[in-house]
Amino acid sequence: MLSRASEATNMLKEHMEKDEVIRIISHHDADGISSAAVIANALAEEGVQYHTTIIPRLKPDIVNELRHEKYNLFIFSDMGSAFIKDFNTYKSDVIVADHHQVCGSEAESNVVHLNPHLFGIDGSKDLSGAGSSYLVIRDLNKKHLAHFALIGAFGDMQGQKGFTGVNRLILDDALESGRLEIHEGLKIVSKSSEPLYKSLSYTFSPPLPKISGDFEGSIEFLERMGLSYGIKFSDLGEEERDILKNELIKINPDIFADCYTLPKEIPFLRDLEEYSYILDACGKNKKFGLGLSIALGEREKALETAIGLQKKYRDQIVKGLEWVKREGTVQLSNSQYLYSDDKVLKSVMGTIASIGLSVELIDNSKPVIGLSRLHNDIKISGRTTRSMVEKGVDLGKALQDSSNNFGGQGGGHDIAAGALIPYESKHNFLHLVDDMIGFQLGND
Ligand SMILES: [Mn+2]
Repeated sequence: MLSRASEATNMLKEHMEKDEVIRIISHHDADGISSAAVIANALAEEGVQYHTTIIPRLKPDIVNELRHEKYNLFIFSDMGSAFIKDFNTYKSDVIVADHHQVCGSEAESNVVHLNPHLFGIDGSKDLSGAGSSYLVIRDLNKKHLAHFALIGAFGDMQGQKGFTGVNRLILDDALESGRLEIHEGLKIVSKSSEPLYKSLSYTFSPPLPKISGDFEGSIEFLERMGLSYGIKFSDLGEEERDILKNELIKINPDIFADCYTLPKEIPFLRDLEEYSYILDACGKNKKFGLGLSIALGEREKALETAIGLQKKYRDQIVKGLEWVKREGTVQLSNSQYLYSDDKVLKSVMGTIASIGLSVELIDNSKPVIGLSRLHNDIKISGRTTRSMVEKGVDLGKALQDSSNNFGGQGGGHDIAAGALIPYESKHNFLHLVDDMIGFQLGND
């Protein structure tokens, strides 16, 4: 994989030397924004111009529009592996730095395809899109940008239990560069900006059942310990912090673990996981440029806006989880789904499907499919657990095959995947996915 990365670096260098403007296309989540940021930061440092676009998903019409743009090098990051066949017919050079599941097409000489799945490495846990992108610029002496690859990994739920695979090598780069430090601590969010009950309720990773996404549960928990819930964590005394730590460990031992911090960064962005949450909030609110500008170094106003979006987004997630708690999922034989026409719920459906599973609001013995209507289409987010994957579930494959069957498209990872299908096929689609999951589990 590293030698494929060198091919990509060499291709990039050729275009850098010709003083060209590099075209970057990336995905709109925290990983995609980190992917664009790691490349854009590297190019900016070298005085190379670039033009970046962040999009929710790569679709055939976008791929065909881009082909007519007058750039000599396109970089697709955290996306692109599904379109190698199309890139082969581009007149320009193309670098694809992705980590989603691949389909069979071989790359022609104008395309460098960098993806862990091509090398037997699991892209759902051992390398993110930002990691793949980092490998493209790593040999330009850019180890001081390695932390962006880890922010992307956190965004894609990798590294929460320690980094493995290629992520581990990237972690070593980040430590070696001196930018990153690791220390043990309580992994609760917004320790110095939110009241304690909110810090706990907004902590989704690691999950705290009956506290994560549950303000009342959080307040009850704190009152039981005799701690005042309105105080900030940073204002707690030593003794109170110890009480809290011990009680939280009883709920989830992962709550006291390695924290990855950028000591020179401002407090809001000091913790890599919290950094990824802020980028995620920008992406989910369709403020892709804002997220990217923060990752490119903008602070003050940009960050203030992003933190406002994050507050709103977190409250939407809490509202979504309350809805799941009240309504539950709709059960099929091998899967379960969530559907709502409510505007707020629609926007966080994928997120509440994942968090709902991890905080045990949703039964984790069946994959969960979140559906939200987008005009005449339905956006699908499928989530399951590592243990279901070990039993044979592959949501990327199930969503890809079943959406193709209805003229839609989909794919992703075995553990988390997405699709877009025509609205009218909703019912048949759900049953086809359910059958496919049954087949994967050998239940047919
Ligand atoms: Mn990704």
